[in-house]
Amino acid sequence: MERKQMAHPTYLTNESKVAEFEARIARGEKIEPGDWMPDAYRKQLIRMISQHAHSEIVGMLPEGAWITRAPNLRRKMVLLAKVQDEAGHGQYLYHAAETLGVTREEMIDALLAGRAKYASVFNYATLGWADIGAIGWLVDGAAIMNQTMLAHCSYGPYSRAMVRICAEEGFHKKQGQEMIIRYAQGSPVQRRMAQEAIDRWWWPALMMFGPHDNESANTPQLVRWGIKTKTNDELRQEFIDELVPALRALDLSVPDAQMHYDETTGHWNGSEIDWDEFWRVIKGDGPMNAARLSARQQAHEDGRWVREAAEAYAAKMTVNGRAPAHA
Ligand code: BYC
Repeated sequence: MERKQMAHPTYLTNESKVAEFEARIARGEKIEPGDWMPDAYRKQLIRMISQHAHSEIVGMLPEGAWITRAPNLRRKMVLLAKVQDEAGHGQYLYHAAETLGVTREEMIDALLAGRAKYASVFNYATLGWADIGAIGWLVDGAAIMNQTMLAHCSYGPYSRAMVRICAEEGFHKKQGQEMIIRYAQGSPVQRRMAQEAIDRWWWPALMMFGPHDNESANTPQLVRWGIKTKTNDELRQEFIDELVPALRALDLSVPDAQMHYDETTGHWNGSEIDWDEFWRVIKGDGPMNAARLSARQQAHEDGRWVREAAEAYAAKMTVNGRAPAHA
């Protein structure tokens, strides 16, 4: 869609600016970094995009733990590439957040100090090799549902980052699904590995979509401004409706004895998520929160010499405001 620049004469009131901003969103126009936007829109985006970036970076840890233990070269190469992709996603997203006026340092500081949120699902441990398959299918699968929606969001840089990320996440989901299908059709031990991995990741994957709509403080504003076009519960239901039949077709089950197909609504319904656990994990008290944070702090410390070398090089390159002759 062609982008129209917003000229805002100084006599315009804040209400009329907001009205014009909302009319642009209603027309399906993208909001771009230099455009006028309400402060609350900017803050919501910084919150969400930075949390999303942190999730990609912290999300490398549970899978990275298995790179050295992959059962063969092909699986190792696939996993290496996936973990590397997640680092790239973090980079696109930190860049997208920077367009809103926050610095990379501020975002990283918030993560390392334990002030920032990131997806709760990464505070669980990967206890077996098949967990890599379950993460790909369930966790990346859940992320794609959410991100396909965000690819249509009203903020241009976030929406474009999502288009690119979804293309890569599609491969992640397929590699995870392929693993679980193979193991489900393999030896009894492999079947058991696959089922145990699904049992471990089912509930954390459902929690990824966030609290119920009536508990989701941010949803009304995000929907109003076209950042979210579907609610947490709508996306979670789409995920359940896709995954339950697909797992059943492999003779695998979800760890929820109440799960059943409701003929009247045409949806699969199960029991309630353990919301106490959800909020506990978000507040920092999940099985792996402390380990994830300390791994990121250590990685940051280990990278100190690289940052210092890059700064020294940049300073040398700009001596007297000019690049040296050999540059
Ligand atoms: N985990 O009002 P609500 C990936 C927080 S990574 C932690 O409903 P909203 C991958 C929420 O932030 C993909 N916190 O919030 C990477 C809020 O707190 P604040 C990650 C959660 O924003 C590596 C409070 O609870 N995807 O694919 O309307 C390897 C109330 O919630 C969670 C994204 O980040 C949670 N699960 O909706 C493999 C997508 N849920 O900030 C794979 C972008 C809620 O008010 N984010 N909270 O203090 C979103 O779409 C939305 O922010 C959410 C939450 C759906 C997550």
